[in-house]
Amino acid sequence: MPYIDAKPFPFEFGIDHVALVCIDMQRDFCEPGGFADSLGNSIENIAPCIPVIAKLQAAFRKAGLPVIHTKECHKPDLSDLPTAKRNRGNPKIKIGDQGPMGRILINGEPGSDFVAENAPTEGELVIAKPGKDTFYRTNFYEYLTTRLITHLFITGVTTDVCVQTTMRCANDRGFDCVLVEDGTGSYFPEFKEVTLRALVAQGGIVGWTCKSDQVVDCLAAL
Ligand code: C5J
Repeated sequence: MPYIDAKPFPFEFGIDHVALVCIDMQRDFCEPGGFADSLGNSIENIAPCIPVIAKLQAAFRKAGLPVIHTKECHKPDLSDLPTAKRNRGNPKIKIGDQGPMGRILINGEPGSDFVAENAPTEGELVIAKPGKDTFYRTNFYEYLTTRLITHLFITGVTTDVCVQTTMRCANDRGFDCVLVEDGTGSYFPEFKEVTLRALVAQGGIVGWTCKSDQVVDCLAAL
C-alpha cells in the first residue's frame, strides 16, 4: 500500500480512495487588491502556497485522481449569511458589500473566484460553502462517501481558519487527513506553525502533516 513518511507516523492510503482538497484559493483571500489585502492582512504569507498547490494539482491530475475545490461564499440575496457573521468585528465593508473585486464573498463575483494558478479544470468538483467547515450545508460528505474516498490530502487557505476547521470536521466523520505543510498558508505565520503542531499532537489527534515533495514523489512512483 502506498504511504508517505508523514508526521507523526506514516500515512498509508489506497490509491482508489484518495482526493486532493484545495480550500478557498480565492482571489479575495490571496491576491493583492482583494478583500483580505484591503483589510490589511499580510497576503504575502499566502503567496508561497499557490505554486505548491498548482504542483500538487498537476500531480493528482496526472495520476487520474480527484481534485476538489472549495470557495467560501454566499448567495447574492445573502439568505445563507448569518447576521452574526456579517456583523462580526463591525467591519467597514461587510460581506455582500461592494469591495475591490465585486461584492465581498458573493458567489459569482470576481473576488470569490479562484486564483488562476489553482483554478479547477473541467469536471472537478467545486463546493461553494457558506461556512468555514466544508461539510456545512454542502454535498461534500455525499460526494466522498459515494466515491468511497476515505483519505484526504488537504491544502489551501487559511491554515488556522477554513483549513483546520475542515480537517477537524473530516476527522470527526472518519476520514484520514494529511495537511500538506507547504501547501497551506495563513496571514499569521505563528498561527500556521501552531496549527500544524496541534493537528499532529497526541499521536495525530486530528491527522497527519507532510511536505508536498513527498506527495509528488509518492504519486510519481505508483
Ligand atoms: C477566512 C478562510 N480566513 N478561507 N477564510 O476567513 O480561511
